[in-house]
Amino acid sequence: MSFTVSDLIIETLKRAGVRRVYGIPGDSLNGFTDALFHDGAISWQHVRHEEAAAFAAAGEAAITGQVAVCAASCGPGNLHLINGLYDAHRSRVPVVAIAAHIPSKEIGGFYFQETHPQELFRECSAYCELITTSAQLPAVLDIAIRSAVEQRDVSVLVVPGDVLLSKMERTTPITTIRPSMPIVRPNDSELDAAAEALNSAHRVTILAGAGCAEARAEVFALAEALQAPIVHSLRGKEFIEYDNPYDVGMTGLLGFSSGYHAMKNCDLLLMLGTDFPYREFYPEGVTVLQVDLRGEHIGRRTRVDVPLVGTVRDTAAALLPRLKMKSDGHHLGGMKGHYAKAREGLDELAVNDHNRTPLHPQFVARTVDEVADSDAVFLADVGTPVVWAARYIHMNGRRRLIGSFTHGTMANSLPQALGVQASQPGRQVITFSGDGGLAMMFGELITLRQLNLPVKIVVFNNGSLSFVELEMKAAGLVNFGTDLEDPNFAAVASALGLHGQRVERPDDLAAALRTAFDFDGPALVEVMTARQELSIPPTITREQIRNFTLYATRTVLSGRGDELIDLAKTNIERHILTGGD
Ligand SMILES: Cc1cc2nc3c(=O)[nH]c(=O)nc-3n(C[C@H](O)[C@H](O)[C@H](O)COP(=O)(O)OP(=O)(O)OC[C@H]3O[C@@H](n4cnc5c(N)ncnc54)[C@H](O)[C@@H]3O)c2cc1C
Ligand SMILES: Cc1ncc(C[n+]2csc(CCOP(=O)(O)OP(=O)(O)O)c2C)c(N)n1
Repeated sequence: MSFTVSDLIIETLKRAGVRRVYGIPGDSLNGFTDALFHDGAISWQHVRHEEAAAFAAAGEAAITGQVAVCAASCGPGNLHLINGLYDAHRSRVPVVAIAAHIPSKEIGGFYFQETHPQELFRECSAYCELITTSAQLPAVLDIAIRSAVEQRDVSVLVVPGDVLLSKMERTTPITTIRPSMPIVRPNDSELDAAAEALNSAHRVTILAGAGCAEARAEVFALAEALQAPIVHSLRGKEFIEYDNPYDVGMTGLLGFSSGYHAMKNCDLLLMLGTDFPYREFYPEGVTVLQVDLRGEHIGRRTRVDVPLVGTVRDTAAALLPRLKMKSDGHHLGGMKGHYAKAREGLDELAVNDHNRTPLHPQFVARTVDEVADSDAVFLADVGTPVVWAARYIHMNGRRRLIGSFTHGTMANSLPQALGVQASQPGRQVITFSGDGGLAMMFGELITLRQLNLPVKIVVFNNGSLSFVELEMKAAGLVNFGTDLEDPNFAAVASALGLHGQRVERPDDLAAALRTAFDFDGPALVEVMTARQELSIPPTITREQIRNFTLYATRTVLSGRGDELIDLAKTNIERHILTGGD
């Protein structure tokens, strides 16, 4: 049989460790899918929307750390990949997308389905090129895979259908591309400058992010030497929060008041592997040191005095011998005390309130946390599910927490879960899905059945776009356009061939979750949760108070005062303010 461009792509992907391709076949992609079929070593993961293919590849790449692949046909087919690819790009996970293209002789001729994918995908990729002749291979293919692997980013290969089918020499060399693990640290004089600043500071706070994944021991050693509380970002949570004697919680709007104060009250902030984006949570007038593997990320969130380019692990290891051990534990002790109080306040909200309905989402999250496996993978939809996952899921070094934390798109968890589960058979994979989020990518429930992926979907059905309602309240706006008239999701899931169960009473929750988690196949538990649940930020500005008052006044004036009564019932009775100051 003759050897084609598609065959070479497949051989190269296999050498890079790829075992699955997510996508939807069609016209221009048929040469590639036919070659996959004949090769048989890479499995085709058929989804129902190309966006899900990109998310699934991103989910697989996030959980395995290896390059994952999605593919789509020309024009609208690959256009659908874009949101998932943006997510992979922003989450820095290695994904290669094969974007099939219209026949090469028609390019530029306003042909049926013509788009310009290499322009469309440029912004969400590290590398994006059009292949017009087999002579470009294998060089372009190698660059694409290496860019994805080394930059932990997206590469897009735009290949016209006729090129995918075109013949080439079987002898073309195939490269094996695997990630490298270089040692990267600042030079000695940069380290000396950092040590001098750290040694002369009195109240050091560490802000630790996802870049600390491989450096727990080093980060804790720094905290001990500096007597520094460790605040974490949301993406740092899974690596830093657990078994951490220096932990004072998360910062940001979803964070803890202790995280906020530890940042604001320091005289030196040491940022380790974080790109935490919210400027208003950074302290002013303090010395800032930032360690990041990507030098271009340094200083883009707050002014930085000492930039340090390197991995957290290597930089911390080189820095530690230069530090004088601090003996004053006042700052650390004070912040830890603050954290204990804030944590207690949040935990009080996560209880079964005398079997009262609707269920409080905090209680739902806490119960899932208790029932889930010790190595479960959690995926949270953007919306209030992120809030509950951030505050109530315990990590332990074996569990994982994945979301669309940087791109911030709705409806991420179900399609990401496809890729996580496909690459981790036998592991418990649980989504925290919003009712809005689930409906947005509903078709992927069918994928779960078709691919027999035993993902467990927990739907927080609050009948609204609740996160947006919170934003509107904080901005002084009457809630508008946020109602959701949902079907009975559990019944729909059952009709699709999943295990489906609806939970309306807190007493029934744990048993329903256990049944679903033990079920040998995909399962959905729909929990009827409170709509008017305020998640109070760690600090409240005068403007937010003013806006909330405005929202309340406008809501009454618009004849919807009942909403306020519901809100008061749900929140004030439960001392919701204990989470913040
Ligand atoms: C609805 C919603 C609400 C949110 N609210 C909050 C909130 O309240 N608080 C919060 O923290 N986040 C929140 N987020 C998430 C937030 O948007 C960011 O995604 C998150 O704060 C980023 O975390 P990070 O800095 O750890 O990760 P990233 O943004 O991924 O940054 C990691 C940094 O580490 C660097 N790096 C990687 N590896 C290494 C290494 N080995 N050594 C050194 N450097 C390395 C990278 O170059 C990068 O600069 C929210 C998201 C959503 C969707
Ligand atoms: C694709 C997309 N559309 C819109 C938004 C704006 N947005 C953020 S959260 C949210 C509501 C999510 O609703 P749901 O999934 O029901 O979760 P809830 O907040 O109600 O728990 C919306 C509309 C977004 N982030 N992404």
